[in-house]
Amino acid sequence: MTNMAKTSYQLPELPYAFDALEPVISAEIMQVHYEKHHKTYVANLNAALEKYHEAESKNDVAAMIALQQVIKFNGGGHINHSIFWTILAPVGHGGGPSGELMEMLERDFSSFDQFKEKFSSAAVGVQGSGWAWLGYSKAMKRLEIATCSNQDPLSTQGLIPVLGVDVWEHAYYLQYKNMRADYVKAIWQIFHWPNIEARFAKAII
Ligand code: MN3
Repeated sequence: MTNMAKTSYQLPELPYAFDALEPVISAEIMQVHYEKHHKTYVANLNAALEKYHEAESKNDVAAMIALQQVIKFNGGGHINHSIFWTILAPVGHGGGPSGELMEMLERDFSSFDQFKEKFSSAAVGVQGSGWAWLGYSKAMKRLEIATCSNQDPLSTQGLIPVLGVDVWEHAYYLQYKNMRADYVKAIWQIFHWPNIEARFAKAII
């Protein structure tokens, strides 16, 4: 038992203050989203992994299988939100798409505006809770738009996340009520393109 790998995930530091993304995302939403939602995914992930390691040490495969769904949900929640915080920046600080990423967006979606339109309608169209992503397919060597239900990480679709938008109601409801389209329209003002481009650069290696 002493040499058993003990994994403990931590809530990553938010790279800006809760009110930094206003007026696009309110401080209240940021605080609840980060301190309650993300923190809970981390706590539940760690608790589930602890049970998983225990089941593993007892060779209890049935118990291990029973834990897979909770690990997927909370682990996915942790992965997704850890990406989400870093691809956002205060209005006027995120720059714009450029370089190789811009070239590939234009190649794969005809133009940046077409990408923006397709991505936005995918995000608005997610039924129930989930995420919209721009991901890179290593197999196809191209960018793709994909949506995921609940907290399924984009890797479940064989794509590397480049840019993602949380469209769970907890991400916008306190401010936008049921108007998800308004939230999705506004979020383009706070993308942090240097971070998004760095993810893309790493994905294409
Ligand atoms: Mn969320």
